[in-house]
Amino acid sequence: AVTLGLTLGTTSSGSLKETIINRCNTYLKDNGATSQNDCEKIWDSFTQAFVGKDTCDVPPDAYDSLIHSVSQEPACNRMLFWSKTKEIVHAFTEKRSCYVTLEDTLLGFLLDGLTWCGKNESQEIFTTECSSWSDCVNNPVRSFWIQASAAFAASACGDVSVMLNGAIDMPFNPTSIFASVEVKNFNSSIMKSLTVLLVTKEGDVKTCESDASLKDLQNQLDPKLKYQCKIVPQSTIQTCISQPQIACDDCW
Ligand code: DVN
Repeated sequence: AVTLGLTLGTTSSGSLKETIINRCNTYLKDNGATSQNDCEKIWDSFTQAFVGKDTCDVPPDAYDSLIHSVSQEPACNRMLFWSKTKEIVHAFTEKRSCYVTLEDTLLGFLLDGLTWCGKNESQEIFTTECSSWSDCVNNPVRSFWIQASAAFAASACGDVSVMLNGAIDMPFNPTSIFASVEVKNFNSSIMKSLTVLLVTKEGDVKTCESDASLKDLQNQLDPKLKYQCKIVPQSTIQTCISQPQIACDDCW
């Protein structure tokens, strides 16, 4: 049943399939190492997570089979998490392979920016007028990002970084996916440290030490993990984005 007064849009499974298969082939061509992946199989696992289900009735674990169908070695020492810094983080990782976000892995790359849902007792796939992030908890898009984020965090190994926004009140916000899903899934037996990169603009007064939300982050980390925090001026990141010849180690 369609709740919340939503009307589902027109069927567009054809173009969604095309988009995802094209992204999959492009990714595999550009990142040779993951040749065990079969794009058609990945598409089938993706669809079985939500096809035939109400748009508010797709729990995170519906994506477990999709997640298992995608094979990728974790990028130890290069994994980069983020919260409220989406644009700048991806502008940076797009130019450089020294850091890898979830959206730079095959799974995240396939679905970044897309919307999809199904309908109870129907084989159709919709890409418009699906329930959105805030309409209901178990919506297909939100559930996917929760489960993909949990898996990405559980695989985080070695020295790990997170880019947080130093221009807002709570850089570490308990309702964010980073705080509510990713930090909880870190595994201290394979991870060594977490470095916060606190992105600040000129004139920001926030410091690593003064921010209360970062204290909460430290308190939530397993004490076996080393915690570090560095202020990174936004202008420095912009310079590194526009000048790829600058070594990553010199960006922060
Ligand atoms: O570490 C990253 C990455 O691994 C990812 O999977 O999760 C982490 C980022 O999630 P976050 O900590 O919740 O960070 P944000 O900036 O609060 O949210 C990231 C994105 O999730 C947003 O940009 C929203 O995507 P959109 O709409 O721009 O395509 C989406 N999002 C999160 N909370 C939302 C929401 N969209 C709508 N309503 C919300 N409450």
